[in-house]
Formats: sequence, C-alpha cells, structure tokens
Amino acid sequence: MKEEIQKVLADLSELRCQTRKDVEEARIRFLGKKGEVTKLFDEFRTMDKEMKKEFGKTLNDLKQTVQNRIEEFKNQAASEDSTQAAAQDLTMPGDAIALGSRHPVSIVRQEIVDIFRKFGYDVAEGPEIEDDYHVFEALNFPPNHPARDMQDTFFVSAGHPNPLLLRTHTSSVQVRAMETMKLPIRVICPGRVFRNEAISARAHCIFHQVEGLYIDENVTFADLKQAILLFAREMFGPDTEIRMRPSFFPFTEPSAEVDVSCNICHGKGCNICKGTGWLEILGCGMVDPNVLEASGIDSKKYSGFAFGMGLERIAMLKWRVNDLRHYFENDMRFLREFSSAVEV
Ligand code: 2NL
Repeated sequence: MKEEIQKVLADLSELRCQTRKDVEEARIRFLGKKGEVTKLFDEFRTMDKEMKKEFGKTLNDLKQTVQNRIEEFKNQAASEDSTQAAAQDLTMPGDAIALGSRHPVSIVRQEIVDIFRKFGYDVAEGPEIEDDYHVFEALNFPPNHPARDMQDTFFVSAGHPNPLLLRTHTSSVQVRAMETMKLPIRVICPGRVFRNEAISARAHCIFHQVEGLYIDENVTFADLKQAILLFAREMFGPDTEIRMRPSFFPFTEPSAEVDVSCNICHGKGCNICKGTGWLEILGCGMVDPNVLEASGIDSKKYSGFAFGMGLERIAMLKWRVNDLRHYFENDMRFLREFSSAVEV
C-alpha cells in the first residue's frame, strides 16, 4: 500500500495539463471509477481493522492533494482559454496607444506664426551655428559690445575675424532674408537661440524666439505700432491694449519695449503683472539705417520695423508657469498639462 501511495504522488508531481481536456483526463486517471486513487480506496475496503487505522488518514490526505492539484490545473486552463479567446477575437477594439501632446513653447510658436502668416508674412529659418557677421556685425553691434564677449556668447571657433558661434537671436535669419529676398520684405523667423547664462528660474542658456521684419517704402513707427496692436489682440484677446516704453537695441532706432494689458486682473493688480496691470511681451523698433545699408538696402528709399519676442516668456504668461526650467526637463507631469491646450 505504501509503495502504491508513493507512486500516485510521483505520478501527480509529473502531471502536466495545458487544456481543459488534459485536466478532465487527469481527473479520470486519478479519481475516476477505475482511477489510481479510487483503486486504493477499493483496496482499503478489503483491509482489516488494524490496516484501516494505519492508512485511513493517509488515503484521505492523498485524495485531497490530488483534488487540489487538479483544481489548480483547471483554473490555469480556464484563464489561458480566456486570453486565447481574446487574442482570436478580431472584433475586439485594439489597445489604445497613449497620445503625446505638443510642447507649450511649440504651441505658442505655432499661434504666433499663424497670426503673422495671416498678416501676409513669410516664414524663414536659418542656421543655429552662425558667423559673427550675421549675428553681430551686420546688426550694428559695435566691436566691443558685451554680447560679443565669451561671457555672453557660445563660440564654436573663436579668435577668427569672423568666428563661428551659436546665434544669440534669430535676427541673423532676417539679415539673410534682407540679403536674398526681393523688396518689400515681410518675414517672421522662429527659432532656437543660445546665450551663455547661468540657468535659473528666469534664465536659460537655450530658449526660443520669434522675430519679425517688415521693409518697404514709407514704413513708419505708426505702422509698427498698429502691427503690434493687431498681433496683441489676436494673441491675447480683442480687448487687449498695448503701451510702448522707450528702449535701446543696437539694430533699431528708435526702439521700444511693448507691454500688453494684464488679462488676468484687468489692471486691478495681481502677482503676474506685479500689481502694474501691464505685462512685457516684446522688444521692437525702426530698423537702423546702418543695418539696412549693411545688407545692401538703400536706406534713403526704404525703411522698416522689426520686433522680437521670447517664446518661453509668452508661454509663462499664458499658462502662468513660474519656472523656465520646466520647459527643458521633460517631466511628463508638466508636459501632460498641455495635452488639451491645442488640437494635435
Ligand atoms: C527682444 C527684442 C528685437 C529686433 C529684435 C531686428 C532684426 C533685424 C533688424 C532690426 Cl534684421 N531688428 N530684430 C528688433 C528689435 C527688438 O528683439 O526683446 N527679443 C526677445
């Protein structure tokens, strides 16, 4: 009897069942009318009292063990059946693929570019590695201007009369437009720019700009003001007002900084506009005659205006982002906040 019990246990440990059919066959083999376990119970009934005492509990335990094992196989086969059925059901919907979303800087760039295209501007792009001539010289930067210093600009090759460097503004693209495009010129230049700055909540060594340029006969400061006003109303809403404050850039004269009315507190004062009711959004001015002449444009016949804005800054105002570094860290929790900001 002992050996027979050992044999059943050994058979059980070797048992493998894949399908429901295998499980049913195993049940019959062990527990069916002529099954291995049933046979032992038949034998048990013919034993004398002493023997029954010795094997009663062992046999009952054996039956329980066999039943448990078969039950386990049954459950396994059931779950495999259902996954197989699902894999074969061609009418089931496919697994959803998580959709990405546009980056906030990319969303505002597209909005700005779309507005100026509507005004009739062309879009131009140019190299990120530029030469000194297109970034500084042609834009009326004096030889000792601090922007030309290693402290402020990343040089790729220094010590050359026209060294290569990472562009510090996209004005270089506009210089190339003035060199190559037919007048009148209306162009908008979005792009990535680089400055040698310590990274903080308000500054980064890489950021994005959109610059614009309009050159024709008789372009005046009034045209500049109207263009900026129309842009601001498209971008920030029809009730938006602008104000201009005098400023200075090497490439424009006169120059101005432009604020838009704060559409968060409507002038009542909030912490975004620091209680002033105004938010600074861009710099602009009338193109300096030296800049026109450097690119071969007759400054007696033609005049123009130009402007430039930082995209991170505009996105910060739009979505009240308080730290520039969020834009570059690729933290999914931040990026997902913009998934409904625009249709992809
Ligand atoms: C700012 C100010 C500005 C320009 C950019 C420009 C380009 C050419 C000629 C003259 Cl080719 N001007 N660009 C003019 C005024 C301001 O940017 O605060 N940018 C973030």
